[in-house]
Amino acid sequence: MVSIEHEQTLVLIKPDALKNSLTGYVLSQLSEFHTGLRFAGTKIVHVSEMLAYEHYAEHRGKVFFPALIEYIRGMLHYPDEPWKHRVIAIVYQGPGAVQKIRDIAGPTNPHIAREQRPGCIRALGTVVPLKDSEGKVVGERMDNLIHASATVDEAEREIKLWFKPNDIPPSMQAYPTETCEEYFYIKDNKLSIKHEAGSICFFAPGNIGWKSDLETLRLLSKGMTTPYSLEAVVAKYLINEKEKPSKS
Ligand code: 3AN
Repeated sequence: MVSIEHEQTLVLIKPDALKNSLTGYVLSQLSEFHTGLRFAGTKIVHVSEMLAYEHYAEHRGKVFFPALIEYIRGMLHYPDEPWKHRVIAIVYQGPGAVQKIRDIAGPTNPHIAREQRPGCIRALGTVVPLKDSEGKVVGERMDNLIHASATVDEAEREIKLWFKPNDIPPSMQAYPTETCEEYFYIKDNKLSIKHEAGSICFFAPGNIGWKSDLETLRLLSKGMTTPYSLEAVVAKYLINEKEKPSKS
């Protein structure tokens, strides 16, 4: 459990905010001057399908899920410019970080945000109807500019999903880490402890990982069940990796 003084939260500046040049506005709203929070980590991420699915795992199966995945992956705001498919991921740290940023972000639905919290970041967002193949409205997509972790537990899950320990300065790492003593490889979404042609080594002896990730990998490599999926561990190691053709 992280002390409230060092609480952390994950913010994603999403493709609609980037497209509308709202990055500076968002960073200014969340600045240390306004929030008392500090940057602990930041990166530009080309969001893979794996990362998007894991981030929004709780929404799998819902009518808006496919649109949500396309939205966070930048496909809707930059349909013809795949090089612009990215988000800015930030870890903020400081007293009450989760609630402070949720308050400035505002309600999930931009229409409600405008009614209830004019001035919050999401009040600048929009809601897009989702239609089926016959044109019938079946749901809506909320383009709400930023993601902000909802609870301290969600923040831990999300920060560990998007960030490796050494993306964050050692003195600001909020969750237990461990030095890896073995090799772990991934190929075609399968975990292996031995190298084979086309596999990617994402852990080697001496690397520092989140303790919970290494515990998950050890269990998975023995064929045991775990509370976390392989994808939840691996996705961050594949961030901004060039897609490699798999050789058999
Ligand atoms: P928040 O982002 O406010 O924490 P979550 O975590 O419930 O809200 O949802 C994550 C994202 O999924 C939202 N930002 C929004 O884009 C989308 N979403 C959530 N609920 C709905 C809904 N009922 N209809 C359409 N999109 C939704």
